Amino acid sequence: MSKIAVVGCTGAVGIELVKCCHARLSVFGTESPDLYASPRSAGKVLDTPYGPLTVIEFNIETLKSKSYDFIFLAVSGDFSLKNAIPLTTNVNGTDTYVIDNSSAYRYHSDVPLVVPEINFDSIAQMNSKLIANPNCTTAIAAMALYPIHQQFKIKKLIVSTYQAASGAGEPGMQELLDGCKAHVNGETMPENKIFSHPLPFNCIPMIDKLQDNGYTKEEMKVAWETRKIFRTDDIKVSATAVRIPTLRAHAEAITMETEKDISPMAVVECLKGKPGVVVEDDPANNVFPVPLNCSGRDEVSVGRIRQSLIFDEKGVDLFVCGDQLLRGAALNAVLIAEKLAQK
Ligand code: 11C
Repeated sequence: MSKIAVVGCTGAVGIELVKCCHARLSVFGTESPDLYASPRSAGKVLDTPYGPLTVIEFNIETLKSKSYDFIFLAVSGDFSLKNAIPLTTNVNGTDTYVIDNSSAYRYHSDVPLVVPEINFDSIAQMNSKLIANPNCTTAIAAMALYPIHQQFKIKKLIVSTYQAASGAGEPGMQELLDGCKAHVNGETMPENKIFSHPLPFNCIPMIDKLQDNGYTKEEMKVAWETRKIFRTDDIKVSATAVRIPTLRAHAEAITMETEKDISPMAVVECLKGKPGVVVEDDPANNVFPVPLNCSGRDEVSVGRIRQSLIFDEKGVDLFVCGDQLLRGAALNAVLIAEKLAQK
């Protein structure tokens, strides 16, 4: 039985966190998590798989008095910077695992950045109660790339992303839906407030803040986080991150150069049976990963696996797709807690 709190429970990730916990009653027990949010949402009753649950106003002292086993943070980076570390200790002297979905602590050398199928052991190695959950684009790609890296040693990655509106949370999804509905009804699309351009029928090659090197922070996250999760500085990564008008699954076209010889067949063999990954690769019959098929699904799908025309036998191209709110956020966080609970 685990005592769990979800902070930021009314957002798209918060809602999925509650669902993912409920899907693991045998691990965490049947007691419902406590749901926290800002004063604006406090008192609201959420319909959850546990039944109706009332949102509690976040107050750090309240949480520190409850000695939770796990606190999931689905909040802004600024909120995490202020609260994540204090939440790891309780008034009675016990510790709590805090799993933070923001980017606030991902690049701190003493905070593990974890995809549980890849580097769960870094939590014990770093002896940290605060655990950072990766960026969705990185986590989805990493599921497919890590087994390949272990066998063939990846040297270079060129990543082009096709990112869903859910990356901008519930307001992003709503802005996409409202724009599409207006267009279908022959009305003027509402003004875009979440995205820098209207998203319906468009694609926007700019996600997160522009960095001094001309790449966006989203693009740099793929480089920084892949290297930290794979525990290597030797992989060069160049990414282009693009928002497209899909709802909740991110897709990524990936070109890689490897140190060892690699082939599409060898990649299929390598990924066979790997937890959290499925190969869907029969392009002649239109079988390949697409965002609609990957939405609401735990596994990351990999397909369109081809021998590289640039790196020849030292490279492949592939297409990967995964649910942004699940592997890209809530599911990854809950799987970390599941493994900790099972220890
Ligand atoms: C997006 N990847 O699609 C972003 C959302 O670093 O956790 C997640 C941002 C992050 O807009």
